[in-house]
Amino acid sequence: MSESNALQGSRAAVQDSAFLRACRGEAVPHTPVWFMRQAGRSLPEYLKIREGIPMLDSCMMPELVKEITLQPVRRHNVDAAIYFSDIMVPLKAIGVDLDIKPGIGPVVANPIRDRAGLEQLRPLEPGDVSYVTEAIGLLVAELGATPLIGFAGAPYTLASYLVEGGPSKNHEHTKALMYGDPELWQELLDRLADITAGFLKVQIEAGASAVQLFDSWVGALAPNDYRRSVMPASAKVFDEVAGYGVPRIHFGVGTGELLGLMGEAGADVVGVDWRVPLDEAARRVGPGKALQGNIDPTVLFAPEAAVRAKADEVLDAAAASGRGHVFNLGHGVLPSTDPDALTRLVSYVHERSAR
Ligand code: 1CP
Repeated sequence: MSESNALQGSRAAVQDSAFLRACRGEAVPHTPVWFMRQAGRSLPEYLKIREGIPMLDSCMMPELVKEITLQPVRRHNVDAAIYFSDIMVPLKAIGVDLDIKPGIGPVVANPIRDRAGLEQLRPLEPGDVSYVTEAIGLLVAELGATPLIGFAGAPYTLASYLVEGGPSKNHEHTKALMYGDPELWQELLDRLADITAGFLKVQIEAGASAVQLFDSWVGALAPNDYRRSVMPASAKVFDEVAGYGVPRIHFGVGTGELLGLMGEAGADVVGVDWRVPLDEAARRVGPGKALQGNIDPTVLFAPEAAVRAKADEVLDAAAASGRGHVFNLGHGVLPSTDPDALTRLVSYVHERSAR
């Protein structure tokens, strides 16, 4: 086979993969599994390869990104890879002064709290993140039939870091801006929606075959506030990438009361944390959408029998939901998780769900 035929062959195999079939709500040979934060974090080979390289620098090194993205695929036999990066990368790429500090997370030098602060946010051009295009090209060539998930931070979650200046428990400055200056807030979220959509487009055009929008902290909002002040920006992101036909996954934590609206914002797959069983989630999410989740990440610290019992519960609830199901945790892998517990869980879900 010529190289282009080989590439075309793997593209067809990717489209027929259990992961993409589940996202589209089609029949699957087994329930596909991947883990949020599967790359990085708990793997010793990750810690070794990252030694001495700051997080944001590592995201700009295509060969390194390729290797880190592939590590969990090789080790765990997961059904999809997630591109190794961070939600802050596109903001760094347009020149926002920020860093990702070990043990803390993203820290922003000049938090955005007034109109002048908005000037830090210009649109993202593909050339700003050419290392992403390069890394995804390398990855797609090596992944063969395994799909690659691209991702970005949703406008609310990005705004929470930009307005607070770093990780925050209560989001007090963010909410003060949202309630106190709706006009400035809308402009902030609108600019972030454009940057996020631009970042997802770069990833899809480079070869990502699904995308996940991480609105990790949106569960801090009541439904009315979400609908009025956040949903239009997230919907804009989904709308901007709808034309590519790749599944769009929408995920947040503590979003039991928001699941319907998060589906309505334009997702094809709604990610659910561990607080809502998937059959109940299906009732809350509109029809025709697949579900992703939702084992509690801390369950992996319990003995194997307990992990299996929880996996059974999730698989049974998913079967009862009648929707496409992508098995995942309800949030990211915790850094001190035993990697072997993850490998065992993948193989258990594959065996139990084989049809
Ligand atoms: O040096 C390090 O290893 C720092 C730890 C780390 C890693 C491995 C950070 C800092 N980011 C990442 C990579 C990362 N971030 C990925 C890689 C791909 C994968 O999932 O395997 C992804 C998808 C993210 C996305 C991300 N970053 C989110 C959304 C996902 C989620 O878990 O909710 C969020 C909220 C961030 C911000 C962030 N970056 C890093 C940290 C520690 C945090 C969270 C800080 C906080 O509590 O607010």
